Amino acid sequence: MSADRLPSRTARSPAVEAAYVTSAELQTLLRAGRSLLGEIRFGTAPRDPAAPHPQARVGMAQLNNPPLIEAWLSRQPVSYHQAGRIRFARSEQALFGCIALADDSREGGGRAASGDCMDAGGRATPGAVAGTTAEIEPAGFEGVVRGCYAEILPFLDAQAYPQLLRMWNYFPAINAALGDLDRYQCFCRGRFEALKDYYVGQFDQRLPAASAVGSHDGDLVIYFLAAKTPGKHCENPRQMSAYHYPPQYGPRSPSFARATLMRWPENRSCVSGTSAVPGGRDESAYLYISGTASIVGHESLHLDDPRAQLEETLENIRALIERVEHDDHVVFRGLDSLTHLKVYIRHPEHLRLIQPRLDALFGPRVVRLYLTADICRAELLMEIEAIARAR
Ligand code: 3EB
Repeated sequence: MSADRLPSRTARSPAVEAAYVTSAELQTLLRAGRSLLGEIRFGTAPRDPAAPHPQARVGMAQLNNPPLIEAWLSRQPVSYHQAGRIRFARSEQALFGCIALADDSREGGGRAASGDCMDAGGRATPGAVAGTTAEIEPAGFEGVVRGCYAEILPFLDAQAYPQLLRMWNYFPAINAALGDLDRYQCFCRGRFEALKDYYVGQFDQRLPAASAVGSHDGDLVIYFLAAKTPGKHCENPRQMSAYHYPPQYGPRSPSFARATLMRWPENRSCVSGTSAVPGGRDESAYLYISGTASIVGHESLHLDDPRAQLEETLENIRALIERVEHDDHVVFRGLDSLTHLKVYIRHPEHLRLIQPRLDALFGPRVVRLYLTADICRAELLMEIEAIARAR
């Protein structure tokens, strides 16, 4: 039952691998010699405060069984560190880092730091979410996000892993109104300001793949994967680049690429029990696909129709992979190249529409993690992020 979720036992040993696995499967992988870069648990799974590695809990209930951990693994030795608020792990090839800020630290941060969220004409705000997070004033949240990014970017340069490949951003009440904006738009402005300040003159070219999704409770969690050598950031022919969205979606556009293509060098010599494939290649290419929703151009399509949103989302992912195959001469096999899917579903009752379709489309080799989450635009009912592996 579990074998399908475990990375395949081949001589091709990429430097970095994602695994969506049970706690027992993770122990098996670690006993087999993998190193843990970092670990994300979902829902109410407790965090182990004594663990040496980067870890976070994201307040999104998992909708399918068994409960899975998002683990990032290396076949090379890994060391654990902390710098400021960033907990991180380093291997020779990769750096995985995480910031998790509790509610109380959010309230403290940036009260007077960065203006407010009231000065730009945003779209109509969706229904506010009641609760403690709504009491945090706009400047506070925007300033905290800006502060996190302003800490991460110079940190990566200082560590000599300056190339961001993939970012994840999770926080509660993403659709809640804050003045004329909502929390997602405030998040976008804080992120934009920090990235613009740091990536002077190369903003568009350096934005990595990302997800920004609403949790139901818990911390602001930002985690990321970075490398010494750059990935190639990619755009989707069916979608306007998010960093060019018109202002109706917020005063500052979402700063991310649709996907990042990474060619990890393969590491054959230190794998015990396997040998190199004669004539095999010396790199393995992965496409880290950003959160993808039913957006064509810049517009949300199929309001109130979760099945149609799913189909549009799949078409977006298919077109993105095809574009990368064509432009970068990497052989994927369309949707068949997907290995991991994280499916965010706003209304848990839509699982019964979405899961059978994905079951029919994908065999057991594609690991699916379904999470209850709020999508950044109130009208979006689902979003999918994915990893594809080249042949
Ligand atoms: C979209 O295409 C949907 O703000 O980092 C997807 C992935 C989305 C990442 C982000 C937002 C982000 O605009 C939303």
